[in-house]
Amino acid sequence: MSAPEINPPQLPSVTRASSPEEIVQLSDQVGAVIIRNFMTPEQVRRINQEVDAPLAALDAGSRHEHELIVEFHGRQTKRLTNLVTHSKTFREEILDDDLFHELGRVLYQSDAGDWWLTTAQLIEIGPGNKAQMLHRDMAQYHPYVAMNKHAPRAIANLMLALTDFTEENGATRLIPGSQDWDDYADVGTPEMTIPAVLNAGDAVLFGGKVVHGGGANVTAGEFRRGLTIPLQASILTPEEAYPLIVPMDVVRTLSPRVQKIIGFRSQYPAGSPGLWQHNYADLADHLQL
Ligand SMILES: O=C(O)CCC(=O)C(=O)O
Ligand SMILES: [Fe+2]
Repeated sequence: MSAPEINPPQLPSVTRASSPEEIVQLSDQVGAVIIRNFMTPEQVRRINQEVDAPLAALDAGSRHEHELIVEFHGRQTKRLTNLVTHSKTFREEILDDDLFHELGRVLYQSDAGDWWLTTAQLIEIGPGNKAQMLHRDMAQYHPYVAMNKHAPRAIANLMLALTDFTEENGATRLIPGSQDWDDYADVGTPEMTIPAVLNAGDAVLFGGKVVHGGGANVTAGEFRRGLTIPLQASILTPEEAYPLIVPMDVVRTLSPRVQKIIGFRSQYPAGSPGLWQHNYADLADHLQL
């Protein structure tokens, strides 16, 4: 007899007590792993409070010129970028979290050798928003798509829940195993996805090769708040140009490792004597950090 099917299938979950090696391995094998209680209730409360005002000032929907991206961003969805500037708790505690940095090390030490932050944005999916189109995050680094499952790691997403994520309010949906498909033009179907059901404070880590998308919010009045902080190889250009955005007086208050992942220090990918430098010396010298 075959093994009983787990219905509905669930993503594996770990706690902060697991080693970063174990967490990354599970994420790579299955496609995604839930890290329970990544943030404390107190951190969730403070971040929510710090983003309330900038979020209220933002309209739902996207102002992007391309219709496809407007659809991708979500018509009843708010995307608050530049969280590094907006939230002190986020930049001082989440971005400086030991496990977050350990995950970065384990994710990138064998390929690119060094990593930085793609973006730090809050994604609030509002009632009535339909499911986001299924996609692989690595697709924005186009040459990697042709290498499909054989591509080195370009990006991995850590999505943190600032509210509960339920199937009804738009929990991120993923297709476990899609990282191993041969044809990356194939993004599967919504029926193949399962939701990452999270409690506020939990996180889900999934690689850039995994097919996923934000879920539909079919509730009458619930807002799903997620905080996405993808980690990417620093040989690739991030989405947010932090050095042109984050004020220097904020940068000076940050730890060296946080300064580095937002581009205020130089990068040392495998095989390189240093990138993102000034006069062949670390940017930190030039900036007097
Ligand atoms: O909001 C979500 O759950 C997923 C968002 C996402 O995958 C993306 O914007 O790339
Ligand atoms: Fe995505």
